[in-house]
Amino acid sequence: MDGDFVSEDRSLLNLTTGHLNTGLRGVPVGTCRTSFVTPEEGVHYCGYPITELAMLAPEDVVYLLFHKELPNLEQSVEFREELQSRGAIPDGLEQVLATLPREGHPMDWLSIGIHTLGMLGGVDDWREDALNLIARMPRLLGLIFRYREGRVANIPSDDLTLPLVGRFTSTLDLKGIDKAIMNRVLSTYLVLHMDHGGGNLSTFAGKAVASGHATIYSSMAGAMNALSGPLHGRANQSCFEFVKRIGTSEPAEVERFVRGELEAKRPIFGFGHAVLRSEDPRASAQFELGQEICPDDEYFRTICVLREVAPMVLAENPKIRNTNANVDIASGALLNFAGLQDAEYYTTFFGWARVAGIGAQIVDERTVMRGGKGIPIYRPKYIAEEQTLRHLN
Ligand code: NMX
Ligand code: MLT
Repeated sequence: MDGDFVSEDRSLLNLTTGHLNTGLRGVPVGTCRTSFVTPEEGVHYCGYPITELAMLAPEDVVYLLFHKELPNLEQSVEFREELQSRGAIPDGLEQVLATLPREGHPMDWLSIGIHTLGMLGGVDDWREDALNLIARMPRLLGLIFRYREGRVANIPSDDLTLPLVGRFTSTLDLKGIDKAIMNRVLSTYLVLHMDHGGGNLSTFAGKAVASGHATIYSSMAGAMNALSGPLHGRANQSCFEFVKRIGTSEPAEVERFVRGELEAKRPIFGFGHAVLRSEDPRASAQFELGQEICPDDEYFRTICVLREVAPMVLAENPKIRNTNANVDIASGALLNFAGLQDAEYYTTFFGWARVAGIGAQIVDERTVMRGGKGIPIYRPKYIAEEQTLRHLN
């Protein structure tokens, strides 16, 4: 977008009453410097189509979101060292995690964990706090797994020299898995999920909280709460749970299952999108990875059949604007194959990734936009409904 676009006053939308109570669908509210989403080609980070970035290291993509350019080799090395220097978790986090209810959802643990990092180590500087949080996420996530699963003995110390993903897998320290596969699946997962334009629910929620000058940590905890809903980030958990319930990759059985879910008025998780109008390239990239690493895995075969069958069935309902697979269709099968078998944790990986995009967008909104003054406090207008003026007397 050129600089003149926002400086010139121009009409963007003819707003009508038809736009009310539609969840702001398609209503332009601001500009975004990290990514944009087109209905047919999906998300682009700082101009690059996501499929061209999928195989890059997460650290380099975080750099891109913050600097708007990919790093050269020297910048890449320096940025890894910077993250390393920011990565140490402040004392006190583990004591808090030890008190949390084990039956609580991991997304609630994540939100509390992020709040706790803020209470223990926040420095009240948008950029510093955003980068510190990104650098501390792998250890936080690993500790959430360890404490919630009750595996608190012999947790390896945090090896800050490892890449972000390696720090998580080394904290998790699962036996009998292929760590190279797990690292690869998680690295790709992180890159694909880091950002998705300015208006997805969790990013919007995080930026709204930050607009009142709450800290990055509070804003991010709010964003994680938004992400935890099954229509948003938690669709990845729900999708893998129903793939397990299908229990077969036989096409007729899969179709029967999809129809049964719709008859029971349950959504077909992993399909549909508010903006996209073709298959999400993030889903296509994960299918490609699956074809390479686990083509014969039964869950992977099931989602391959679902990818064909569900759009056909959903297309029978003209109300559904996008019947294609979205980002959440394939991640569960890949994470499961890599050895991460408890679907309840899947949305925490989404959250881990999104901290980068939301963090970069908050830094932009608070310190760059409007000539560095920042976006004012969010305050959209709601129109009174079923309220007439009345008085007590
Ligand atoms: N299964 C069943 N019904 C659907 C689906 C689906 N996959 N997708 C859309 N619909 C329904 C939707 O509920 C709405 O019904 P109603 O008019 O009765 O309220 C109607 O079709 C029109 O919806 P759309 O305008 O096509 O989609 P909308 O923008 O409202 O919602 C989603 C987008 C993503 C919330 C919706 O497609 C959905 O619920 N999908 C399943 C859950 C899912 O996979 N979510 C993850 C999205 C990605 N993410 O990470 O956030
Ligand atoms: C996302 O990645 O946040 C989802 O695809 C939802 C969205 O963009 O609205």
